[in-house]
Amino acid sequence: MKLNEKRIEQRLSKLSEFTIPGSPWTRRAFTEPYARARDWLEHEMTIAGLTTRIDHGGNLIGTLPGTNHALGSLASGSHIDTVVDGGRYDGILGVVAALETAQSMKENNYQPHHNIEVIDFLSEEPSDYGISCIGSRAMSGNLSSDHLQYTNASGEKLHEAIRRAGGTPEKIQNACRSKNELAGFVELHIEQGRVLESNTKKIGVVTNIVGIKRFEMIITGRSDHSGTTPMNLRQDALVGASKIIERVNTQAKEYQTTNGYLVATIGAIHVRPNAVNAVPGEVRLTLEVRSDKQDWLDHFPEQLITFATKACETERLQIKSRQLSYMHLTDCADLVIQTITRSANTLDLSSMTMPSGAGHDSVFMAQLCPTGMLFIPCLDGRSHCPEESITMEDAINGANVLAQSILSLDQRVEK
Ligand code: HGY
Ligand code: MN
Ligand code: MN
Repeated sequence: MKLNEKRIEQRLSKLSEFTIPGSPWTRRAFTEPYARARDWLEHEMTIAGLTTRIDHGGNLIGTLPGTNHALGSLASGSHIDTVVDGGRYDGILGVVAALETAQSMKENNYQPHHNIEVIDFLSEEPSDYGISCIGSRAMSGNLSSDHLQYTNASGEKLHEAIRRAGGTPEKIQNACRSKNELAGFVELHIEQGRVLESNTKKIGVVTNIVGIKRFEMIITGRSDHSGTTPMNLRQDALVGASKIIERVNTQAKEYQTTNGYLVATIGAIHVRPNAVNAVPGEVRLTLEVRSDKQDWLDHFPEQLITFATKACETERLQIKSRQLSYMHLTDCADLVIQTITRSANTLDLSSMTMPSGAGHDSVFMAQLCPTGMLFIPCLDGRSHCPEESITMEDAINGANVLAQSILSLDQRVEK
């Protein structure tokens, strides 16, 4: 099936324009640039001939009807929100390619057996409310009433934000798709790493997606005047935090072995009062642990929090830790893995199987139906930064393999 390559390129370029000026590329969920981007995307879905809706969880869904609704939908998509100062392709490639697949089916008079759903998931990136994958959690029954009470820095609750995005939080329990509604989900994404580039492969066929645990750690000492407080009388929260940050790095390196993957990051830190002439009284850290081994994912945080508690005692500090979120270790479906591999072979594109170190909405979709992902290379592996870059040739390759995979899954019913 011939895709409109120019249209893919134009839509990628147009979507990336929705950003906070002067901070490219920043399109945080629930913000004004995000809302404008969604309005534009919904319009593009409409002119592509899809019927559009926003579900209870705030996901934007475009549907191309199939001949046999009883088969359930084949869905594809990703997200259009970004991290702060993020890249141009993380997420939007999967949404644009899914839309192109559905639109090209229509334009080539291909009548699918399954309904084809193009999904822009609400807020895949860790949101200002403390959790990621808000829309796909809702769609898979993983967004709890507690989650809806999470607040952002200005005190808005998540359920209010979901309503602003067009969802109906009071019906969130109905957002969960039943098992027979979906026949399969396939997500195209940029790799966000260097494996494909270093192996000179064109397509990554994802076998599994790491588990991710995120924690907030609040270290409390005593704010004091930096000029009049002798060193031995201080309760400096940042000194305790620095010991913890160093330990995260050291401990994670101890896990680097050939038979497992673990990474741990302190990605965000907030110091109070954060003044040049005050001893820090409070530090908030976020700890993120990712691994493809469940026991490591469980054990690493326990080990680190034990160390942190002792380190804070030594510095006469208090520490409170709480788990913010958890994304399960996820295996992709063999059916989808084989379909993507066959599609790449059919299109004469080199491919390799690989795990995903990044989290994705596919983690939650895998709880609903046979799910798989495919990657294209990122230049120098850069992502979550303005340097994120891909070639249009790779983008088109990915879109073609995605389209071919969805066609193959749709035609399985004929066999
Ligand atoms: O953080 C992640 O792994 C994804 O890029 N949101
Ligand atoms: Mn991302
Ligand atoms: Mn992403």
